[in-house]
Amino acid sequence: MAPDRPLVMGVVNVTPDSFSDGGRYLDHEAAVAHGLRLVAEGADVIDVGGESTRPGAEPVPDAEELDRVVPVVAALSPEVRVSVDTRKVVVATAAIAAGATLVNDVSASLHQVAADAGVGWVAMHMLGDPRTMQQRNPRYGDVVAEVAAFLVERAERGRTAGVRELWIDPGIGFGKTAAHNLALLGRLDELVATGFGVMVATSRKRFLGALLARADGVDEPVPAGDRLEGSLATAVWCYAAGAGMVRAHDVAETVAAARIVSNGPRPVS
Ligand code: HH2
Repeated sequence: MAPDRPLVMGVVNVTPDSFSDGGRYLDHEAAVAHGLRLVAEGADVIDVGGESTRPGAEPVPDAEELDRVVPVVAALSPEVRVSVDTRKVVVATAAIAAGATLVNDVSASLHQVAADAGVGWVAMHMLGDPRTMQQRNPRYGDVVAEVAAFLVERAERGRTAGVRELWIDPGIGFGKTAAHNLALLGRLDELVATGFGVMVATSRKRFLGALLARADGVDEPVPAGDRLEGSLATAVWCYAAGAGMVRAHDVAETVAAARIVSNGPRPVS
């Protein structure tokens, strides 16, 4: 049964190099145990990924990514809805065969795989690819309008292919400066107004490190593990703007925040 609050997608990175938890869950048993912990904390979906997409990350060979992801998806999918975080047809296909019912696609190109399998699809916006996306100063005219136009075009492709569950995601930090990220969050209602489900992932991201540092009056960005307040503040912002799902590392806290957004503040009439 769907919960009476916005959805929380918990992150399980089966990688040695993810920016906030790289190496902690590379071992399958540790990854499954972490996923089950996130389920106990209230995650609605567990997102299993075998390739880091942090800026500068090197691509992972197919066989390696399959070996990281598929056993973890197979172990978790009887317990919870599982999404697979991948850019590869072969990995998405194998993860679906192992029980995944959502393709979390940072390349926004796997609509046919999702359509053929009858599963959901998240199309995310990224400028370039993870190896290079932050190297040159990312530039846009109107970042919100450009990202929205791209996502609507991709989502329409998905709809035409026959995908029934479609999500769009502005791709916070994927070829974007802190100012671009803030503009996308500030005008998230424009993505919501497209009518597609909106998912956002700000959790522990770098722009929060800079903002939290500024709030502290310290010059150094706050490290990834110390960005909880920023992650929660932005999750609440996204939910309040109408996002249906937030991707989070700190699931218990995000679920609590989502409950407050959906059950708490009401206009006085
Ligand atoms: N961000 C990350 C990974 N997957 N998927 C979607 N749809 N949207 C995002 O913004 C997004 C994503 C990056 O976070 P993380 O998985 O924690 O790190 P890494 O890519 O280094 O594994």
